[in-house]
This record gives sequence, structure tokens and C-alpha cells, in this order.
Amino acid sequence: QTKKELIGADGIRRALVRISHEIIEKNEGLEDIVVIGIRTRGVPLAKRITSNLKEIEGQEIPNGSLDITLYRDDLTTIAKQPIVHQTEIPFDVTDKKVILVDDVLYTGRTVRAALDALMDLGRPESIQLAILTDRGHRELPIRADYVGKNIPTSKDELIDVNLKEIDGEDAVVLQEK
Ligand code: 3GP
Ligand code: 5GP
Ligand code: MG
Repeated sequence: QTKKELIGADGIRRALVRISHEIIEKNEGLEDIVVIGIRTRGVPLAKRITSNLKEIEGQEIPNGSLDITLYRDDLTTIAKQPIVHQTEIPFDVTDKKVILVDDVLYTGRTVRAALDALMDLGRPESIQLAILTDRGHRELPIRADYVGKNIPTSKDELIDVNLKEIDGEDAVVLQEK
């Protein structure tokens, strides 16, 4: 098994700063913007983007997290019983521009499930997707609006996303089996 670092700590920081600027530019500011991370590693990424946005525009942005385990269409292959974690979205998403954040975009099934979960909560004005890495192999017509880095992978490669808040360090590593 070989490992290759694809993005280091500085690279992750710069990608998130760039994405934050892109969010502000595309939305002409931060009015009605809320940021929601998909558990697990989408959550710290969403928090970092939220704090970047505050630093750049001087504006406090609502931040939440979403757990989609229940909504996956392959639920039975994950666990016999649905694993229900907490969804913490302490604000109304109706008429908001939701920035959905995740670490890796692959088949698109997690995002589809997240869209479902969000729609159950209200009627956002729009939903935009920000992801740290896109490894390709989409099985659904889903794409990201903001991408840290496109990482073409084969199906038996794995992207290891390490984040300080969870793993003690920041790095994106390619694992080949
Ligand atoms: P994350 O929740 O922090 O993003 O999906 C649960 C975890 O398993 C993910 O962590 C992710 O890092 C890891 N993982 C690695 N490869 C895969 C994969 O191909 N599919 C899914 N669903 N998770 C993967
Ligand atoms: P999808 O649902 O698009 O197939 O996969 C996206 C979700 O699965 C992401 O939340 C991500 O955590 C996880 N995932 C899929 N492939 C990988 C991978 O190669 N590495 C990591 N770390 N996570 C992955
Ligand atoms: Mg994830």
C-alpha cells in the first residue's frame, strides 16, 4: 500500500480561503447565506469556511451540520439499523442560500441524500455545493459549485482526508491498495 500527499496543510487553507472568496463573489456578498457541513469531515470544513467568510466580510454567518446516514439509498449496506446522529441546524433554511460542504465528492449519493434532508427542513432559495476534493465517478447528475481540488482516482484508490479537528493534522493523502 502506497501513500502520496496530494494537498498539505497550507494547500487546504488556501483552497478554503479561495472557496470563501468565490462564495462571496458568486453571491455578491453574504446576504441570506448559511453554511452547513455534512458529517463527519464536512463539519470542520464548513466551520473553517464560515470563519473565513466572517474574516473577509465582517459578517456572522449561521453554521449547521447535517447527518444523512438515514437518507442514503444504500442504507442496508452501511448498517442493519440506521445510525442516527444529530442534525444541528438551529435556524430556518427557508429562503436561505445554503452552502453545503463535504470533504469528498464521489458517486454523488451522499449529496443527493443531503439535498433530500434539507428539503425536509424547509424551502431554501438555493443550495450550492462546496467540496474539498472531487474524485470523480459520479453516478448521479450532481456537481460541485466550489472545488478545492479535482483528484481523478480509480475506484480502488482512496482519498484520506485528515483534518486537525478530528485527526490532529491537515493533509489530503492518496492511498493506493
Ligand atoms: P467522513 O464522514 O469524515 O467524511 O463515510 C464515512 C467515512 O468513511 C468518511 O469519513 C470517509 O472518510 C470514509 N470513506 C472512505 N472511503 C469511502 C467511500 O468510498 N465511501 C464512503 N461513504 N466513505 C468513505
Ligand atoms: P458519495 O456519496 O459521493 O459516493 O461519497 C461521498 C462521501 O463518501 C463523502 O462524504 C466522503 O466522506 C465519502 N468518500 C467517498 N470516497 C471517499 C474517499 O476516497 N475518501 C474519503 N475520505 N471519503 C470518501
Ligand atoms: Mg464525508
